[in-house]
Amino acid sequence: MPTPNDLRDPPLATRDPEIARLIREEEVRETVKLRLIPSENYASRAVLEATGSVLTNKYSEGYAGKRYYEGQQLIDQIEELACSRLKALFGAEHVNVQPYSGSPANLAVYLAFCKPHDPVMGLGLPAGGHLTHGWNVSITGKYFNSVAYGVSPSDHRIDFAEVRRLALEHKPKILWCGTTAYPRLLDFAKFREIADEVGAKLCADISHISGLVVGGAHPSPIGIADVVTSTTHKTLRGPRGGMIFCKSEYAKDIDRAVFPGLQGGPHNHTTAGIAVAAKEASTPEFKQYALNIVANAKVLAEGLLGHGFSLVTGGTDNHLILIDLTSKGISGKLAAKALDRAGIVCNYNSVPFDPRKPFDPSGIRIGTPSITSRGMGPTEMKKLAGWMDQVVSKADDAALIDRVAAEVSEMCSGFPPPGIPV
Ligand code: DSN
Repeated sequence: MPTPNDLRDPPLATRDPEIARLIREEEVRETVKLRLIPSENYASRAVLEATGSVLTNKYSEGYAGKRYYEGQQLIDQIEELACSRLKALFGAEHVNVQPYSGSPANLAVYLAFCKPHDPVMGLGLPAGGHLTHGWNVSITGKYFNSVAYGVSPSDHRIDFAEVRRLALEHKPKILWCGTTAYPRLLDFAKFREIADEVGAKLCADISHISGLVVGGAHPSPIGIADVVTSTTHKTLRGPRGGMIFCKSEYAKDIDRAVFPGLQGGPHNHTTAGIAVAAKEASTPEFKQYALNIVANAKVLAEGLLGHGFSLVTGGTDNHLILIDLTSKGISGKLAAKALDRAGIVCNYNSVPFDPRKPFDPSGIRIGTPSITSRGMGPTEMKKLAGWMDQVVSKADDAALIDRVAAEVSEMCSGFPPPGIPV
């Protein structure tokens, strides 16, 4: 029998069956499909519990020990735990965990170091950068004089000669190094040399690779870059959020830029989830997880090459593979839609020097963080490469796509994802 409290405050399934059903269906979708979008992952049950807690009820403008609202006895402890765990995990002098996500974290960096119309530099979006590294449709490309560097036409790797030439010419206040669609390691030391030559602040955005960095599967920019930003929900497997690491000398500037410069109250439920994710990422299992992400990506890349796919830069060093489908005679959008019907979820993506438009580009972008979180390994990567080849080669063949979807679902049933009730 329901208690009176249940009647006043019913569970979601009773209060709002429509939303409850849609969440349940999303749980099923995330279970029966292979999720290859490289910026997505599965948060653990513990992270989801912290994120879905009463901490969402509390306002706490300010920082631990200096807030503008009372009642912070527990919130201060949670934020301090998140910060101390992250500083230990990344080896950083200072961290701010209040940015709502990656874009606000990056905006706070501009606010800390730039005035409107100052010159800034970042990797262009079509070459694998992020909107907030100064791309023209973003506020960061409109409010600052942004210059984009690119990748080399010959090998599609970052063109450091061009970075240096443009930096000497434009003297940026901020030099961004960070990517969203780049399958190779970032050489932070080379960026540092160029930043020093022109007096720029070097800002590394490691949103995609922060889990690889703490796991030792990618070099760390901490101690090299002045500021390091990241989301918390990609390879790091936390809730959706953002964070900014910096040297102590910039701590005040960064903190003031986040609050009161850019945001009001932090999302304390997210802060708690980030603290839990930081604890999880400090384990030996997580280190192994990070190494497995890269190992899986390399096996998948080899499998795809074996099936005649053309990979940007010829392969991968990280969690991500960018496929140029021109040689397969299908656009990225059509391929991504056919793959989705087959239970293989990715996003269409421009490739460097893409002659097609961004909404119907030549490539697709895939990655291994989510499927590695499920415990999949080399055997599954090889099967996946084969299925992808079948689907993009016959994207109109409904029977083939249904068969692949059934095989994908069957394989997925052996690898239940974290955080989702069976
Ligand atoms: N949306 C993220 C990605 O998919 O890479 C970047 O913000």
